[in-house]
Amino acid sequence: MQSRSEVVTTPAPAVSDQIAIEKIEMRTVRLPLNEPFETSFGRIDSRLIFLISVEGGGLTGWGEVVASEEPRYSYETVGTAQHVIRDFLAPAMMSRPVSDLSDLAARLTAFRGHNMAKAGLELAYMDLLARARGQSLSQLIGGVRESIAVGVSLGIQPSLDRLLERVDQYLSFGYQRIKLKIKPGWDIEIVREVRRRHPDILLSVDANCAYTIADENHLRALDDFGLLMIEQPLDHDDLIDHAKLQSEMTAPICLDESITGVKRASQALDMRSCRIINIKIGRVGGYSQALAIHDLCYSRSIPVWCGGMLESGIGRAHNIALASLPGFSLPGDISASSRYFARDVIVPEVNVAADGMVEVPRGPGLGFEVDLDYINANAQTVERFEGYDLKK
Ligand code: OSB
Ligand code: MG
Repeated sequence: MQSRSEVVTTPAPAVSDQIAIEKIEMRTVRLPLNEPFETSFGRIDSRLIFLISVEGGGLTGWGEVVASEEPRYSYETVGTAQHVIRDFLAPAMMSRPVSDLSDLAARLTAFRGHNMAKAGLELAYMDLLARARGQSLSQLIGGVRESIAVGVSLGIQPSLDRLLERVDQYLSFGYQRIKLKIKPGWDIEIVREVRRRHPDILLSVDANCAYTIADENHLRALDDFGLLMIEQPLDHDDLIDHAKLQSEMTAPICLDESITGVKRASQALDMRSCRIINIKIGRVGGYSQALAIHDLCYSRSIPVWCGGMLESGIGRAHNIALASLPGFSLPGDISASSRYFARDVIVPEVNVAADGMVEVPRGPGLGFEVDLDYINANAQTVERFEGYDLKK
């Protein structure tokens, strides 16, 4: 990997990072959720997990494509990502040895969009590279934290009582910040009640694009509750109306869906569309863009935090590494595996300590063991690409 900006603390060892990728595999595994998860765009009760493994030099690296089954959070789906990886991205990755992250990113960027598909390959490559160097992922990218602070994202609940119960429960587990999913009809009143009961907690809301600028006055009522931030109130691709709304509100706006890469992040900051950015490696197309957004925000003193997509442990482990960078100054949406799944695909599973911290692993790569037997026993689909001629 080429040296990055001033935040890199670990000098690159004198080894070649060039890796010829000999094999790429795509697997899907359906993991039931412990309880349904509801946002302003719908409700799911299981997650079709999409895992990528890449092999080279006798080592394997793992990544996850965080796309959902339906194009609601973004236009990508598990199906579109399979197609784009199979027909375009995997051939580009295997066409010649990968010399470093920027080489891989440049090959993938030649294809428009499909950030989650691209990220799956970048993640797997970075795990492989870290293992080849004998480093943890956190070390590889210049992480500085031994443990990271985490919060929890609470979906829309069947009733206010149920929500209040959930808030109490997750606070008792130690989570340092509570994020409430909101939508019209499930917003001001529930936030008021949670705040009344917990005057001092870090509390935020996430609308997943459920409002328009015509709701400005309604949204301004949220300013009464001392929110840490209001995440993505308006359209998924909007910066202009968010800037207008931010100029009328005290609570910081945090953008999620709208930030699809470092260029958009830079424009959002220039336009004052937000004061906080949620970085999801999948949404922005992988480490190359996630690191660039981190560096940009760090240099401009804009807080960032790591968002989540109900990932399996593999995506979760990458999120932990990312959140160990110095600019991640707010708790991430990185819950314990058990918050979503009865059994995770990694060993050990991700745990949240009683003080709301998750340890950053020090072992090579992801720092967790991938439970391949469990994955294979439950795989719905497996596709394998081997050699430069990409036989299935
Ligand atoms: O907007 O942050 C979001 C889950 C799926 C899609 C979008 C979002 C979310 C979450 C859950 O809020 C975060 C997590 O715990 O993984
Ligand atoms: Mg969000």
